[in-house]
Amino acid sequence: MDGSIYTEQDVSSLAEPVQFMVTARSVPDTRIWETTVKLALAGGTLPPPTAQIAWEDAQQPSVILFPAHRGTSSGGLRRQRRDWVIPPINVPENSRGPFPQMLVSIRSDQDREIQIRYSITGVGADQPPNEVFRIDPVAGKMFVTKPLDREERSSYHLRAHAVDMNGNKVENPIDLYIYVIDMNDNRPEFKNQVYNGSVDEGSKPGSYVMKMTANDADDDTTANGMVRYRILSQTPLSPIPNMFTINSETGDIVTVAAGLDREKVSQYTIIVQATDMEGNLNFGLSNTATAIISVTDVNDNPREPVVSASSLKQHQSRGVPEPHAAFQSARSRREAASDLRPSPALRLLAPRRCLGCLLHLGVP
Ligand SMILES: [Ca+2]
Ligand SMILES: [Ca+2]
Ligand SMILES: [Ca+2]
Ligand SMILES: [Ca+2]
Repeated sequence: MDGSIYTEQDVSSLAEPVQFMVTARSVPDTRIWETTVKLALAGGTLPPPTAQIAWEDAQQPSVILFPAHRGTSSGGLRRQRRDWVIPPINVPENSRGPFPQMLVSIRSDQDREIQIRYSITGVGADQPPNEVFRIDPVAGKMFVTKPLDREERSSYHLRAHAVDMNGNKVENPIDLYIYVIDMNDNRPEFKNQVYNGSVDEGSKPGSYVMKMTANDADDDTTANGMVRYRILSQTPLSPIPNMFTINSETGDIVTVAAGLDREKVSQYTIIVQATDMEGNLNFGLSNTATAIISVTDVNDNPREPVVSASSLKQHQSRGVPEPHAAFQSARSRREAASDLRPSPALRLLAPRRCLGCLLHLGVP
């Protein structure tokens, strides 16, 4: 009912494109639209962009008629047919011409009795950008005069008029909708060439690290604008070559393995590739960007300071709110430990973390 086409059997062994005709009949009258569809396997040996396949053999409505008139033959009220549907005119972007390129003929069936002059109005005709579309006033043939860019303007709404030789209206104007068919002429673009992220050492597999996304200016309701992500490389490759993974659709980077150790590798460099055509590497367009992932320090190399739970209690009863004194004197005894010296901001947090360990372990 909605015009979707499905395969009935497995097409994975389809060696050559198949071609068939699709016919649409309108219910209230007998008008017919026909178009030829050519289907080829994506990723086959010669994979041109799908939109192009559809276009090359597609037949436009060749003639658009002004609605027929109903009414009394004695010249009474003319009424437009209520269910008159003007088929949209589809024009692929980046056409190579030659220009002017004919799109469709506009016709009034009164042209058998009187001479008619046709014209079009609207943005793209008599309003800027002027003369993208033109009509031959006598023959009613409508042309596009130059290549269109869907990313600049994806549709045009024109009105077609028919007047007699004295300029009197012979038809009510009709609306013409011109849709610019998307071609995959834009690569996914990362906003930055380098992105910075960080992750705590010792993080569990599945820990969120950062997000990298690229924008594709093409139609994101088609494969042309559907971007997928993958990691091309990781440096260094230790402790294993795939420490991270990227969600192919969202661009979220997460850890996949345990073993992040700042004392061994403090920074990873990852190259991420974004590919349109839903990530099809055969005919998608790609771009890359770099992620620099800093492994942040966690105090995982403490030389256990000799502080017992009872001595902590003593500190607290003396009115010391946190065990700073006990911790810091212990800390100065272990300058040689390989963890980073805490920054002033970290100093406030570190005793708490350590306090937790001490109480748990019950040292000594
Ligand atoms: Ca374009
Ligand atoms: Ca495009
Ligand atoms: Ca694209
Ligand atoms: Ca550490």
